[in-house]
Amino acid sequence: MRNVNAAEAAGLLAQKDRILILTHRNPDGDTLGSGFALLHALQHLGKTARVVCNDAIPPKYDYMRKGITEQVFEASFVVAVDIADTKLLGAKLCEAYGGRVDLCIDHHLSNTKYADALFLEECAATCELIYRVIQALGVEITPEIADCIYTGLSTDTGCFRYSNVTPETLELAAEMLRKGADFDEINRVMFETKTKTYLKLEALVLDALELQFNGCCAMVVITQEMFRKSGSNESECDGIASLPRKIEGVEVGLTLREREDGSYKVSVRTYAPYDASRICAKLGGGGHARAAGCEIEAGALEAGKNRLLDAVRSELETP
Ligand SMILES: [Mn+2]
Repeated sequence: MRNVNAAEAAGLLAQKDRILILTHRNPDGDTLGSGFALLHALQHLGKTARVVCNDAIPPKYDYMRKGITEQVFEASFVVAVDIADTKLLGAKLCEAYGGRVDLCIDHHLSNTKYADALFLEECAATCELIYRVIQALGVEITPEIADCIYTGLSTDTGCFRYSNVTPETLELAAEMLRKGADFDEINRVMFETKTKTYLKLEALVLDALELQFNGCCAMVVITQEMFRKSGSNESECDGIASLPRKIEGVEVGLTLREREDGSYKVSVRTYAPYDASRICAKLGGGGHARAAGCEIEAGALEAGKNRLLDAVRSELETP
């Protein structure tokens, strides 16, 4: 593994063709915005390229494909965007490409350095780094690219409300507005619109919410049965991890989502000075200071919950 900067990452891409862009499982606005922004830029340069994801891409992101040519090919260069660990590729993609990622562009300090070349910097969204790579490639920012980059910036910052926002994030968002990003429509789709099935799920989840440590920690468990009852699914749950932390007095919010195989995806959200990545590291996960994740194996919910709550307790005691 070697570290590269934006110009070196662009140099690698410029030399290659048949470029496969990997996004993470349960795709969000940043991994998809990064992937499709880069895809637009590479196709603009006349290259054969494609974005792939282990899971179905929710239809609300369809606008990112505007002007994209669907291309099928044998990959000769593999790029991962916004992916800290090959496990996050999902089973199928991890098996196919986990051992052969040529370039990774990512903003997670917990990155496991699995790629040959790594462009890593801590910032609000991987899209900030993608913008710099596209600039280094000499491709003009079209309204379509601006839409993709704006999406990553806004979704990874809760619409510019979280502590990860920097002056650079806001300056880049402003630049994307100048380049024609359809920001009000993107904000409506990403932050205002909830499906009826999601709202039903949210009601079930809130009903089962547990408070711990004198109300400093709130935990919700989302089961497959709740998905069945509400008609909702994982792809609608982007915003749900921020739900427990909205309660007054809560410093640490925990969201446990049961997968079809019975394992749980754990999302941890904190307020300063509590460190979500330190909590998750104790369960083999990682992420950022205010937002991190880890896993609980199938059949180990109670033991996993206890380990998680132990990790939260020690973080609350000695932040
Ligand atoms: Mn991200």
